[in-house]
Amino acid sequence: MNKPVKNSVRLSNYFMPTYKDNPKEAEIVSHRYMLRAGMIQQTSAGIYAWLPTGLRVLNKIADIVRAEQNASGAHEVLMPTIQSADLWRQSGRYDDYGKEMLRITDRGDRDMLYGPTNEEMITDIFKSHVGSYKQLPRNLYHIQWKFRDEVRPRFGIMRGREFLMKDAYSFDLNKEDAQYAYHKMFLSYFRIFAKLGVQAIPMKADTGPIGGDMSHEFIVLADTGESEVFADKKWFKTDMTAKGLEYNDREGLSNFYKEMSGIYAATDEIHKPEDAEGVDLKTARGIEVGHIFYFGTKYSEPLGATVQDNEGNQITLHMGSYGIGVSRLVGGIIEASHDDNGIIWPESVSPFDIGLINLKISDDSCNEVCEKIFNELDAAGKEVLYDDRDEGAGKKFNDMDLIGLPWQVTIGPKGVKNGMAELKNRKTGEKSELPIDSVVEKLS
Ligand code: P5A
Repeated sequence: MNKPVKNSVRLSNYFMPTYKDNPKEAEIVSHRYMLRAGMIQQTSAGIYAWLPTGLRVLNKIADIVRAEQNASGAHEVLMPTIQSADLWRQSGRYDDYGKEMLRITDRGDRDMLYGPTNEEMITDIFKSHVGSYKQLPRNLYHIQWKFRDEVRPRFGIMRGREFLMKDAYSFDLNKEDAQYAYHKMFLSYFRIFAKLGVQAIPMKADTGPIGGDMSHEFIVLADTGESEVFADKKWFKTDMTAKGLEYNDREGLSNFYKEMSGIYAATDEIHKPEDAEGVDLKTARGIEVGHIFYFGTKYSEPLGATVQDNEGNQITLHMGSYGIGVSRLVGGIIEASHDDNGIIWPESVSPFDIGLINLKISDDSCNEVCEKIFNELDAAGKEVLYDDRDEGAGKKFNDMDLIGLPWQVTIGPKGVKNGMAELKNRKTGEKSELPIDSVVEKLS
């Protein structure tokens, strides 16, 4: 019997159906690789099941988003996917949303819907518990599935109908405080994307059906992006995480925001060549992975969300909302990081840390060495995918490159005889030989 492990899996009893050939329905590289690596499966147009490897990545992204939102002072809640139409009638968006909203009738003939976003619901929840300025500011977020009945769902989970979003909502007494809330999210987003191993550039944006007068889209550059973007090359030389800047430093955050807003970046909808005169401009394509809004009293007003200020006046809350496309990011990261052989995961979101390849499972000495390395790396807290399948070396190497783990360790009969293993770095392609005894130490 094999020893039980904590964070790792044996491929021989895992569920990761891989494919050599590109599926014809997939137009872009992330969609192709996600299907070929057995990460997702389409169940209806624009609706996907997440298979174990895909889910591991999705959960890692969600955890990074969660940790940094918590650090910024936001608090996690969980609202339902199904909402009543009533609040949407009050805000006026029930009709505005049109066919993108999936409308459902329950057995009592009540109008329900699968939420495309949660501004109305969170405003209603918040107002039922908060009546005084002393209970402000607050920022509440959740990570929950959304549904938008897109006319043309495409590119796999990049433009799905059902997708996972992190959506945060801020509540403040006035515009100045709300701007501070916006600045906090602005910094939090830079830090989130940096931790995810991608660079996302904020661009002034249209506010669409969410509304409001201040808004930024966060865009990851990738050749297959849906929109054309124009960005000052300074973006690629700037550290945007503002190391050392604390979320309670209101003035520091405001200055940081001003500094970043001063560096040119715009999507084609908004770009004007005359605004970018003298700028060393890079033209590229981009994927929108986040979108933040300040919309003042757009929802608090119709929904009657007010608090009393220190003089006893009823004040309508100032709000913003802040979205990140958690499931879209899985594809976005692949678009930004891959080669002809497959995905190249940034370490922070890789489904496993290390792939361990056993070249000959009929060889007792190979098995023994692999088992030992597997168990010790797992015990050291590493997540290992151990390829102990009865397959040829070619398939094992191809699959390992395809799923894109940062490190590959290969054990074969010849190496075992000489006490040597092969280590490969997926990103650089660099290979090195090292003593079998030092593999665990080197990788933990
Ligand atoms: C902000 C949070 C909102 O919905 N309300 C709550 C605001 N903004 S948004 O721009 O419409 O969406 C936020 C992010 O969700 C991702 N996204 C999608 N991902 C996959 N498939 C889709 N069809 C889809 N639509 C939106 C994007 O990353 C977007 O920035």
